[in-house]
Amino acid sequence: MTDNVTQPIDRRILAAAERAIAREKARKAAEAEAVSQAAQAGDAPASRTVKASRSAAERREAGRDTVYLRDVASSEPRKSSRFAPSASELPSNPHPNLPSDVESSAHDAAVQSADSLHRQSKAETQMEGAFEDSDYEAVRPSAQKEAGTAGTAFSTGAFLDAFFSELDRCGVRDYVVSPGSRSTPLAMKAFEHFGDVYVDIDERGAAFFALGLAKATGNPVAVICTSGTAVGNWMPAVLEAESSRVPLLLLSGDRPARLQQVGAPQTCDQLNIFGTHVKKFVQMPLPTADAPSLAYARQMALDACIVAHGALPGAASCDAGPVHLNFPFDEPLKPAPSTGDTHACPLPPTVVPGQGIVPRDAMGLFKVMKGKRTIALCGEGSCNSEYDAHLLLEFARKRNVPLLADPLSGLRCYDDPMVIDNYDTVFGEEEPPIADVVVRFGRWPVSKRCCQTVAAMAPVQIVVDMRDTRDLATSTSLFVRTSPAVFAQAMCDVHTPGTADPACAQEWRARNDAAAQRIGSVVLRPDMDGFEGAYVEQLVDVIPENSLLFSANSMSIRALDTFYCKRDKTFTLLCNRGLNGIDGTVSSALGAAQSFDQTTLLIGDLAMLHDVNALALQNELRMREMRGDGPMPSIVIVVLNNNGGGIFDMLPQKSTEDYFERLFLTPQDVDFKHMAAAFGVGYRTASTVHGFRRIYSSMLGEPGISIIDVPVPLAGLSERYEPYQ
Ligand SMILES: Cc1ncc(C[n+]2csc(CCOP(=O)(O)OP(=O)(O)O)c2C)c(N)n1
Ligand SMILES: [Mg+2]
Repeated sequence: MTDNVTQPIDRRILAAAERAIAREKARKAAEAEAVSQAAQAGDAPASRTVKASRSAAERREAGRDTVYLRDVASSEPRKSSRFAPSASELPSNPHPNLPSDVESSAHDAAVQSADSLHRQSKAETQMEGAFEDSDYEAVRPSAQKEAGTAGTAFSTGAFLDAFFSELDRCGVRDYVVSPGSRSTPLAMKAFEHFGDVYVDIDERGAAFFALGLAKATGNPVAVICTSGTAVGNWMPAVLEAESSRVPLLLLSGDRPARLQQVGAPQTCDQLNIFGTHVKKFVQMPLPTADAPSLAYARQMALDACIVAHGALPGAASCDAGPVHLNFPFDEPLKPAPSTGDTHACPLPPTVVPGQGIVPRDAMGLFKVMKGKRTIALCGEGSCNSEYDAHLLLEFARKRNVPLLADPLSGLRCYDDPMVIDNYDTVFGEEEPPIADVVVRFGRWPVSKRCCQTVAAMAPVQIVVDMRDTRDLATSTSLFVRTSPAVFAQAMCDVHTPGTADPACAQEWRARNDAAAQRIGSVVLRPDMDGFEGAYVEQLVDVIPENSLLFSANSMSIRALDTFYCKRDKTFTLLCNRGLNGIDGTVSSALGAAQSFDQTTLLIGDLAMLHDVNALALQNELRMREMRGDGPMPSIVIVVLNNNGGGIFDMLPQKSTEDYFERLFLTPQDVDFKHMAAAFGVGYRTASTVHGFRRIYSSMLGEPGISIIDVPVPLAGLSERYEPYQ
């Protein structure tokens, strides 16, 4: 790793670390002040008088700065409690009647004899069978309950205090909780430590919501749910997070080992349930409160964050992914509140660096493209920041390499001649420009035609990626394991004059400009009110600067690929492109929306129906605002409603035969107006492009969710796209 390559990133880390240390010092000073005031006033102990010292907004702000650089000054966790006990509830000795190595009566019984183990296990199984995942605790014999509660509740509480305070130090600020009983300790501790958790009753949607949150912030986000099918419902979002490299922490509740495989309710084998789709799985032990166990809980939280993040904070797409931690819990499930002392064990500084390029290798790479017809394919993940984008643009200008910019590359926010936004259209021309060398950044572009044409040209391919080649045709000539920004800077810094063949860049620029003229004229067509392309062109024109545009898969992202032309206008465009799913889109968009004042979701009717219960999150957002957990963002959902799967009109399955509508188009004839009313969200229809522009503009800034229903014909989609391709 060379200094010149990593220096700006290091500066960012250090600046963030310095801010974190300063904040922590200020917090400690405030805490000390509160303690001395409380002592003077003869008040209760400090751990209970000092309330959560930061507001939700402050916590979010703090999260942005967090780095995996351990700050010794912050080795004590925040003391905050939503359900703090009274002084009498907190004995100084947590196990007054038990030797220190004994945790609960249930465990006592378990080690006494095989016979008693069998009896107890059977009794518990029967009880749990009778009361499912609900109010089991209330029906336990009171003597047993009394004996077991103090020890286990204390152990569970202390163990999770260590775990969650470590997550806090690692910068995990967002928690998405789905209700359930076995996950009670996790949910209550997340709430106690962080307060402003999100609650989503649908685990499938909750995981997608978390995915959206993590996509927007680049920080790991935790999801919490109970055992059984609840965990299974995380799978689609886990797959997407794996493919899109999004840092998710999956924290599931489970029953202890003795209740596995014996018919206990809501119990299945959750070990490695996500198989190879998570970067790491940890089966956590039953909580105990001895020092080594607390250190272990901390270490697992730290390791989970490092593995899930896989890269520097804010660089989510480099090497991030989902991590699953399965927590078995014994009764009683309600954990003891934090005493404020979580036995923080100092751990060494941890920095996860990106990989650089040594100057000799950079020189060799540059020689491959020098004087050659070279282009760069820039897919999703090419830029994680404006800083990255500027490095790529500098590389393009300095070395004469046109950047073929996918809508998700982040490069279409720059009206720069080297940004080639209409490459899909150009590749559709009779003789597209050839390339000798192709540099590939990020995911393959949305444009299938681009991928096919590049493959047919059989160029030298330089693949730049932090993890793998993503090469489906063994055509990678050189694999450079680094981020696009580091690569771009290395190519700029090579001490050799010269560029790639300038004729190639010139040809791409000219052809791109000609295509832009054609595409820009879409709104002037007489039949534009029936063409989704015209609505999308207008949407991009009027969308507010610095807002979020979340796109669904299918025709929504394709329409953006064609009709979102580059301009000097900064807004974020996200899409769950990992597996092209039409599921979980509304949830993901709502999750990502939490980081923006204004969000627009562009979505097809079937994708909307797939995740319709996410509209219930309108109430959750309202509730959060009322609790002071954060203002309600404005979210406008634009439904391109062609009453079916319009994309199939573009595919070889297309037919006039009966099977086509029955198996592929699948019109559902749903009235979105009634659907919106059922969830209490705003609704308008726009059947002309001018009307759409007006209605959309009027909905901007409206708190909560509003829907614009845009009816467009299902048939003839490919014919409508024809003039632009
Ligand atoms: C979870 C999931 N199920 C099925 C598919 C296959 N699929 C791809 S696009 C599509 C139709 C989408 O229709 P709509 O959301 O209305 O978008 P349109 O093509 O009409 O723009 C289907 C079923 C998928 N990608 N993901
Ligand atoms: Mg549709």
